Amino acid sequence: MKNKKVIFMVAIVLVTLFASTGCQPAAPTAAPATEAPTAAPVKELKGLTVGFIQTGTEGAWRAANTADFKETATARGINLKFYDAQNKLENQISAFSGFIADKVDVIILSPLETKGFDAVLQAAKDAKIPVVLQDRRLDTSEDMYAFLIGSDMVEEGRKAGKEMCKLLEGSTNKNVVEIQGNVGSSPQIDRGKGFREGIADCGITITQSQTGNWSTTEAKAVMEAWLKQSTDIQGVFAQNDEEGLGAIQAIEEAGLKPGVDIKVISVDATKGGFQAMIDGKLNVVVECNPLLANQIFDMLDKYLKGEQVPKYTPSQEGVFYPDNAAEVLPTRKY
Ligand code: GZL
Repeated sequence: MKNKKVIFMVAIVLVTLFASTGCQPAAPTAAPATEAPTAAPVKELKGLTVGFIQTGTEGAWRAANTADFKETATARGINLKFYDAQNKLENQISAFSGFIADKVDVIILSPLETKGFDAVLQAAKDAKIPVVLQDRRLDTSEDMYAFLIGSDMVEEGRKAGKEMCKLLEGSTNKNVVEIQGNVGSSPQIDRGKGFREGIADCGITITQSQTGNWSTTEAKAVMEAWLKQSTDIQGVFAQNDEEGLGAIQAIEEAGLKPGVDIKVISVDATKGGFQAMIDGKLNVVVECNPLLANQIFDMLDKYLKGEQVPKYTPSQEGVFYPDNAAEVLPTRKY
């Protein structure tokens, strides 16, 4: 009897104690109603599935860009589903639809051309799959993609134009030919625009302009045809190193000295470009940085956590010359 009384008194004390402190004994089966519902876990990069749509394998720059994304994705635990479009726009479009159907977490694209992606961008938006642009831009509204990191290619063209002005200063004739990248791509459009801005005040005339599709072989054929028409050419602006090397081959086979009789400027700053400068055949290389993966994944991490990120971040890059090319070449990663 006495024990029952004691237990009753203890129970009274406990109930009074809990009631006064507002501290309800946690119901063993569920969290107390007062706690806020936990937010859905943010997608950490580790284990993230990224659909990566590459242009193709057109040259050293692209190879370095691809390797950088594959190696960095592995190092950061990202499941990178890599697609090589073999430089065909229709392949990029179908890969885009495929990744949406696969319900990847994110799509990263280097667009072959600035137009043609509206339908798949809308489909990705409807499916709530963020799209990230790397390297090249698209002609589309900013709400159709998360962010872009890549070179300011108009500025790359301006740099090349200003360097060509310096190279041809004092030359009687200032006829320059331009070998462009794949037509409709942002590097082709923007480097061409910037080059024309860069030469605007120095008396240079662009006498020929044609695509070499980023290819040494195609660029060589284009330059050969031009040289057959006229050797009154003082400069070549090649929109990438591979095209510059093709022009150099054509100039040599025409019995002229590239870098001397005809000045040559190209863009990318790959090892091939540096070697051509060391050989005295290429006069200037404007750098275009392909090593974008960590920068892209860092920004993607912030974006997925709901942080504000800039819509466009230009790559940091410089201009290189023959005088220290031999010293710099060993330090180049691509
Ligand atoms: C530039 C990149 C271009 C390179 C070419 O950012 O898109 O594509 O300059 C490559 O070498 O083919």
